[in-house]
Amino acid sequence: MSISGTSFSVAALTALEILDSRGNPTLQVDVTLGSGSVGRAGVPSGASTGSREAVELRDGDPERYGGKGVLTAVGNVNGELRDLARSRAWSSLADLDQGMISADGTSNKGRLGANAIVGVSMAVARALAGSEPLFTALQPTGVTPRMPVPHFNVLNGGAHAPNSLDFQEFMIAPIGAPSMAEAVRAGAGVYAKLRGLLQKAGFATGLGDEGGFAPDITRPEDVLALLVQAIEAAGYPTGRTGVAIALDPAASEFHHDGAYHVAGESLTSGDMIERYAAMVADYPVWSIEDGLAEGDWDGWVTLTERLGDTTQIVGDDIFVTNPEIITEAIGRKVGNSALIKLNQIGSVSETLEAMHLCRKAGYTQMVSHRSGETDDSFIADLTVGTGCGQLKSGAPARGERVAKYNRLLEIDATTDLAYGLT
Ligand code: 2PG
Ligand code: MG
Repeated sequence: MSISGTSFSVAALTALEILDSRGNPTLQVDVTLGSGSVGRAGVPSGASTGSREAVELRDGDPERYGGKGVLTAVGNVNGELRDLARSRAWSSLADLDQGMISADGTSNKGRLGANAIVGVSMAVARALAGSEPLFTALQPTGVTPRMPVPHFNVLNGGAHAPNSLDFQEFMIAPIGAPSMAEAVRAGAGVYAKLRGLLQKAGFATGLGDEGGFAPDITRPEDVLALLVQAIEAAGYPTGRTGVAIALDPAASEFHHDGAYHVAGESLTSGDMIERYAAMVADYPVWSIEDGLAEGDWDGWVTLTERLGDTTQIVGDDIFVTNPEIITEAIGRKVGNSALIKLNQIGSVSETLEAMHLCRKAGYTQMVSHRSGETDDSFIADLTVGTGCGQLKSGAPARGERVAKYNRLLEIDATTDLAYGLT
């Protein structure tokens, strides 16, 4: 059943404090609808967060998990949100989401916690899907579901790894693969070749938070050269007809004192844009996410003018999946694509609204995991159902990352949906 089609009631709602992939507490939420249908959700958590993200409520008690406990958010689900959810029938998931937002009463879900609210919203979406696949329940009217190009984050830096690399994510994207299954095989193949190349060059092959290697390489261009070697060694053409590269420098993290600090150099916004222009010219980079800091809107306009015709310019920390901010960005021609994270905005229906706005404006969308994850594969279904054509879920390694790719394989095996970018 669609999340927007039918009214429902909530019979039971509970949350539990569990661990995420970094060993930090997060919420698991379970719901039973009046119909008897059940749903469960695991709530993700970021490390490089945008300042305007919805608020992740943490206990702040230094005696428990260094202040990162989520018992307050769990208590909010088991108390106020449960009472609210059971208080009346709901006409759609959006109706319940709006009810939770009103009950919270803040503009950023800071009182009850976005981690509590998004957990309830995701669990209810699953329960509403019932025995149907989740992606069909999430499918907006008029949208054709699609198998997305997976973006495998094979080399980690920034806030996700203890190395000297300033850029956070180097992803490989098998855009030219003939099918979902072949795309996953390409990701695993390039990842394996990259491990060999790093070992041969004497680098450690320990992993960062998203399962990518975290070698002590400093210059981003050196990583790009290695990735090209790994793609070729795995037997694929580089670029959009084979395996392309996508970057998430997460530039807010290395922007301070009015400059971008990359590999020991101090760069202006203009310098940074020219650096990207050179990378796009020299390497098969097809997409750049958060190339500039979240506050550098003028720089973003220039970056989009300079590279937007040839390159996907994705806003993550700057847009935070927020329909209002995305509307402003579209008006000012900031970027041409949005990263989509459920917990940045804090409910399923607002996430779908953000994606709807992007579709209307011709902005592409890439659905994303967080660096702290659980084995919940919700985002795989969200990506397929919305037909947006792109998902990033880390390396083709580590259980919480491959849970999403494996779910894509499962959907692919049971449908005949088209694969690739929109
Ligand atoms: C990002 C994300 C996910 P985090 O910046 O895109 O890769 O990282 O969850 O730490 O914000
Ligand atoms: Mg990002």
